Parts: sequence; structure tokens; C-alpha cells
Amino acid sequence: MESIRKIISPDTLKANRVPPGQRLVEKWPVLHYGSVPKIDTSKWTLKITGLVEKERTLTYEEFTALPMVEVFSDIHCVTTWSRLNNTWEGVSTSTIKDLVQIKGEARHVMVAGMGGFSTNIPLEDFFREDVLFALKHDGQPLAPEHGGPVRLVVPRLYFWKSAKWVTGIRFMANEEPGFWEINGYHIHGDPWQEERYNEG
Ligand SMILES: Nc1nc2c(c(=O)[nH]1)N[C@H]1C(S)=C(S)[C@@H](COP(=O)(O)O)O[C@H]1N2
Ligand SMILES: [Mo]
Repeated sequence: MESIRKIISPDTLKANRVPPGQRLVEKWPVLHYGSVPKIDTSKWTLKITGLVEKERTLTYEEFTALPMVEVFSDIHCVTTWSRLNNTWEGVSTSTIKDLVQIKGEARHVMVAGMGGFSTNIPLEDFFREDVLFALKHDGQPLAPEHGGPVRLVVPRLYFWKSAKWVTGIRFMANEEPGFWEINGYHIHGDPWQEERYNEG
């Protein structure tokens, strides 16, 4: 059996792992807009659209047949809690890259989550080695309230960029704001730069 590729998020190797203005929590808080959707994996799909040569829709069966990676990372929520030492298992965004031909003009993605959620991420951040579509957390299937069956995890940005109940990825040329970005959150969201909210 081939062993799973293990990736250590570089932020976990910093001497000080806690970004400015953050405090540590042990338990994992649940935070989202709206209610937890009931997702039937036999009907779940991931749609890859926008600036690609050919749009693709993956079924849950196709998605879970892709190679899996393990990522060790910290979580930093803009509401000031951080949770260290999380182990995720799922599909790397670099694997998604190989499923479609991304057009040259694409610079950003909009990731969609069920319930009308969306969040924008520059391609540079989206394709970092520690970014994945997670199916498991600390060895257990991802709980529905934490975004199961499939959520995005972007360890080096604030946690609102880690869309729960992911259903789509749209490649875009320009930076467009997602759900929280329209509602006052920073367009980028780097916790080390304290990119929390929009000015003004
Ligand atoms: N689909 C969806 N994903 C979402 C959200 C949401 O409202 N809907 N909230 C975001 C925010 S603001 C945070 S802090 C994290 C919280 O994830 P958790 O509940 O697993 O801690 O999910 C992010 N992903
Ligand atoms: Mo949040």
C-alpha cells in the first residue's frame, strides 16, 4: 500500500505560532452563518467552473477516489481564537489543478459553500502546499457542523477562508469579494498581518 503524503504547514514551525491579537483555545468552536445543511453524499458534487478549458463536475465517489494527503496545521479565526495542532486528511488543491486546464488569465478563485456562502482567494494562496479539501480531522470524518463531508482548509489565512460544505470552485481573472468580504472582512485575510476587517 502506498503511504499517504504528509505535509507540515510551515506556520506550525514558527518559534511563536500565535499571530498578534490571537488567544489559544483547546476545544474547537463552531461558527457559521445560517444552519448546518444536510448533505447526502450520493447527491453531493464539486463543480469546477469559470476560467478553465473545460468545466468539470466531480461526484463524491470520484472525489474520494483522488489521492489523499495529510496536513498538520494551526487554525486562526478572525474572532481571535486560535487552535493549534490539527491534522487534516483530504484532497490537495494541487490535485484539483491537474483535473482541469486553468486558463492563463485566471488569478483568483471563488469557493462556494452550501447555504449561499462564498469566499475569494488568490491562486497563489489557494495552491499553497498545505491547502486541501478536507474529509477528516484528527482521524475522524469531518463532523457536519465543521463542514462535513468536505470543507476547504487554508491554514495560512484566517479561518473564514476555509469554506465549509464546499460545492464549487470558480476560477476568475479579477479579485471579487465573497460573502464575508462583502460584509466587512478583509479581502485577503493574512493573520500575521492582522488583515481582519476592511478599513472605513
Ligand atoms: N459554508 C460556510 N463556510 C464557512 C462559514 C459559513 O458561514 N458558511 N463561516 C466561516 C467562518 S467565519 C469560520 S470562523 C469557520 C468556522 O469553522 P468551524 O465552525 O469548523 O470552526 O468557517 C468558515 N466557513
Ligand atoms: Mo469566522
